[in-house]
Amino acid sequence: MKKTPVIFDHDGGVDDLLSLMLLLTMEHIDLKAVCVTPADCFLTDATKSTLKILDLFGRKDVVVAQGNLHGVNPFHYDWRAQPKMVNALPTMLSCEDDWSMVCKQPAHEYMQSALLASDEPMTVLMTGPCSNLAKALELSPDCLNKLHKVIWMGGAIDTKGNVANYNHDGSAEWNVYWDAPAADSLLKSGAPLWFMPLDATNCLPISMAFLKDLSAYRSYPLVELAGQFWACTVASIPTYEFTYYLWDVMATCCLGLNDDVIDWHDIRLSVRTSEPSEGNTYRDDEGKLVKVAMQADRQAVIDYLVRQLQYQ
Ligand code: AGV
Ligand code: CA
Repeated sequence: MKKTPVIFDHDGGVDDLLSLMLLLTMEHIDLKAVCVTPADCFLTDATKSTLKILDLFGRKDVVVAQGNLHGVNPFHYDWRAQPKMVNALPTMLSCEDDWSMVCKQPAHEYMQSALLASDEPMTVLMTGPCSNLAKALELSPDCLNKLHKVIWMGGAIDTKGNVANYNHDGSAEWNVYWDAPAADSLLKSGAPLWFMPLDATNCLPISMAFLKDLSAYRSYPLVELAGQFWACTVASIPTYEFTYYLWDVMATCCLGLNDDVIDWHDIRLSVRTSEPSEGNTYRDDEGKLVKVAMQADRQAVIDYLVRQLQYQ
């Protein structure tokens, strides 16, 4: 079976780390590298979590690259501390973090050279801000020819955003808001973008009912571990917003789901880069034509996820 080559760029949130786990269960995916963006995390903790999850799957062949680009609007510090909790879980404590797997290049430079050197187009999955890919394309527009598909958890099109901050009208999703100029640049680059925005992810909140259903499969080690990861989010969400969603996990599921599970629309999109709507992704006749997930078959996503987590 020909595997799909993937570069995964995440930003260390609990669902980013779950996405890494999920990717590693997918037999048709050839995970080449993991880039860590210092957005919704502290870089060292999130890199440590990444190395430990790779160790859990016995994967020494995956390159890990740390990002050094910083967005405009920092994430809340209590959200950024989540990998600290994850790294304190027994399974994670028993895994090794082999720092020799971390390359010397910063993530955007690694991405740029890996894409240029690849003899086939690659899929880039992003579950944090898009700063690394945007910069790689700015430095080497030729990278565009090496992109098969760019799947990005980001944006809020016909629904409200999840940013609650001073000088903001609430219309943006955080991954776009962190570095809206990068999102603008990425859109304008003409990259083959497949957005997984809040419009689609809103159907999958992490509720206690969801966690309870999942617990029926806890004899599978990855189900137990995933449940522990999600439990780490319960107390850490401040009053701005109470619910954690299957945001990044849903974007990652796109790589394995049948085409009919997600309702993809062709939409012309642009990004606002100034307040009070900084990071707002909106329909614009002048914008770039991209694919946008507007809805999903909720149960089909959950079934797929639960099936993959039974991997051992
Ligand atoms: O906007 C969703 C993105 C996803 O990539 N992240 C979390 C996911 O990893 C930012 C975010 C929005 N609300 C949050 C977030 C919350 N309540 N806690 C932590 N992160
Ligand atoms: Ca994320």
